[in-house]
Amino acid sequence: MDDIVGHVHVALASLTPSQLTFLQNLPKAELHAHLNGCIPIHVLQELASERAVSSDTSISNEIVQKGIERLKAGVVLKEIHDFFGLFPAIYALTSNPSALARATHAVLAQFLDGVPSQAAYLELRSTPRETPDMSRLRYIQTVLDEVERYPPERAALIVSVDRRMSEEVARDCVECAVRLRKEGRRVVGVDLCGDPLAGEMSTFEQCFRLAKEAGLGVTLHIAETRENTIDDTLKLLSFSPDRLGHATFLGAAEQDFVRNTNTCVEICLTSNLLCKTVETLGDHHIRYYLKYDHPVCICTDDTLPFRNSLLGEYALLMAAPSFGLGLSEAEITRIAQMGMDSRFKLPSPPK
Ligand code: 6MZ
Repeated sequence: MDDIVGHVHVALASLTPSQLTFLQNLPKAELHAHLNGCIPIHVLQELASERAVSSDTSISNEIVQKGIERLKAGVVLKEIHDFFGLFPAIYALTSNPSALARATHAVLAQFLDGVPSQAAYLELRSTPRETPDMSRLRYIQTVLDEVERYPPERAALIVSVDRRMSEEVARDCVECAVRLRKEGRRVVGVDLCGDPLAGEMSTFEQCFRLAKEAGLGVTLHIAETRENTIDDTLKLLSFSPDRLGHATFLGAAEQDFVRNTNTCVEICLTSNLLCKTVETLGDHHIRYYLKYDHPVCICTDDTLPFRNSLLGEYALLMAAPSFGLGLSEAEITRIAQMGMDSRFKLPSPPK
């Protein structure tokens, strides 16, 4: 279906009031949400209008405005590679500590505020960026300051490494994450994300070893596109990840490996449909994992371009097969519990 945004609304609208109440009250963990992909559009517009009167000219106001107009109109992607072109305009608006803090605050509120809230627990992830106004360490501290306004049982941070990074930059990100965790700050894991075809995965081997040694959880975007090679996938699996993002195009042997190691798969239904890596919900690889009662977690990925919500993703599980997967309340309760059980470990308090 082309208009999957409409599809999510149709799925939500197709539920009975009691089904909706059931989903709203179900404790749900959001474990795969990218900060800069989840900023509410009105916050982005505010940041853009303030930027228009500032002296920051690294990227023109015209390009930023065009980016926002595209996001407002509803992003239609021909294929997943179009997706990454959305971020320069967003990044131009979160490139100093105060704007980043405002964006983070709004993303946390979107998932965690309200009764009942979208998510009982959020592991927010973000890629530290060095800008003229902040170091990568300051970037992470700024995000953490906002995350830690919520109690530990509600929110934590995953530090992302981008596949386009050099070994040196990736190492800096992971070393910052480790250092902050040792100080008792609420960093629970590291992630590998970004353009699925970029980079050479052996670049990141040491980084993820370092992260594991420090007790951080490791989650990796893997086999997100049909073009991802088997070498790429095997290298990533050799890092012993605790969770996998998407895992859309794993071969049978790799799926067996994932099942044998009980590695949780983070499932982003709308994201996969809009990026056209999965054609219909009927074809989605979630069905394979559900058949084996294998741990999965239902996630939104990027609520800004995909215009979805955690409740909407759960509605897709519940809605009748023409709109969704038609799962029962018992099955959905089990899935939500698997998500809660797949959270990374919080740091021990500093001695
Ligand atoms: C791979 C993705 C992604 O980190 O700047 N990102 N990487 N696959 C996806 N699925 C479609 N969605 C988002 O958030 C934005 C960054 O997250 C990654 C991209 O690298 C994007 O630049 P942060 O907060």
